[in-house]
Amino acid sequence: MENVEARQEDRTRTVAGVGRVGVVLPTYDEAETIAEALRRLAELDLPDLCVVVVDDGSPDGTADLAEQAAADWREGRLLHVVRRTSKDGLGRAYVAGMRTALELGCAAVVQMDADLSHPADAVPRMIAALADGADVVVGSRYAEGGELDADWPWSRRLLSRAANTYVSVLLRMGVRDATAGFVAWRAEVLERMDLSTIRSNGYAFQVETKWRARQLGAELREVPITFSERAAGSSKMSLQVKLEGLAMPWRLLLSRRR
Ligand SMILES: Nc1nc2c(ncn2[C@@H]2O[C@H](COP(=O)(O)OP(=O)(O)OP(=O)(O)O)[C@@H](O)[C@H]2O)c(=O)[nH]1
Ligand SMILES: [Mg+2]
Repeated sequence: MENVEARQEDRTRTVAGVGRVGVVLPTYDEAETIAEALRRLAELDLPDLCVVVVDDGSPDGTADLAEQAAADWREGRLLHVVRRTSKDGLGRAYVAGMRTALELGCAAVVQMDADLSHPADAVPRMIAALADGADVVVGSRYAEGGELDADWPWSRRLLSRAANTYVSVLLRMGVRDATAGFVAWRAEVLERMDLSTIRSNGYAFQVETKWRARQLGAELREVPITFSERAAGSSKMSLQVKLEGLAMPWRLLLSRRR
C-alpha cells in the first residue's frame, strides 16, 4: 500500500490535471505498422507521454523496430519495450504492459492496438474525458458519432455486433462498445482492480476488465471513434480466443454469485 501511495504522489500533474499518460501497445508480428503507430503517438500534444510496447517475441522483429523508434523520441517522453519470450495472449500482454505503466508513474493508462485500427488522435479526447471526471473512457465504435471502416468485411461486422449484444444482454455493461480494445483508465481503477487477478488470456480481457471496473463503481464513458481495418499484417483472433470470449460473461456472473 505504501508503494502505491508513493507512486501516486510521484505522478506529475501535466495533462489537463490528469498526470503522466501511458499508452500500452501489445504486439505480435506488427513489423509493418509499429513504426507508424509510434510516430502517430509521438505527434500528439502530450508532453509527458510514456509508451509501453509489449512484444511476445515476434519473429518479424517488431520489438527491434520499436526500440529503434525510441531513438527519435522527443525529450521528456519515454518509450519502453517489454520483451516477452513467447506468445502468451493479448490479455497477459496487457496486464504486463499496464503494470509497467503504473510502475513508471502513469496516472492514466491507455490501451490500444498496434495495427493502426485505433486512431491515435482520439487519445487527447479520451484523456480530456478522464479529466472531466470519468474513471474509464472507451474509444467507442458504437457510440453516437462512432464509425466502422467501410472496408470492414460484413462477417467481422456481424461478429462484432453479435459479441457486443451477447455481452451487453448478459452483463449490462452500460456502454455500447463493451468489447472495445481502445480504452483509457485512471491508474487508481487499475490498482483497485488488482491486475494479478485478471483471468482472461485473449480478447475476453476487454470484457472482464470493463465489468470489473463497473463492479468497483467506476464511471465508464464513451468517446466516439472511427475504427479502421488493420493497415497491414494479419489478425491474431483464433477459435480458442472466441470460445474464451463466449464463456467469459458466464464465468463473471458465476464469480459474482459466489
Ligand atoms: N504481445 C501480444 N500481442 C498480441 C497478442 N495477440 C494479439 N496481439 C496484439 O494485440 C492487438 C490486437 O490484435 P489483432 O490481431 O489486431 O486483433 P483484432 O484487432 O481483433 O483483429 P483484426 O481486426 O483482424 O486486426 C495487435 O496489436 C496485436 O499485435 C499476443 O498474444 N501477444
Ligand atoms: Mg486489429
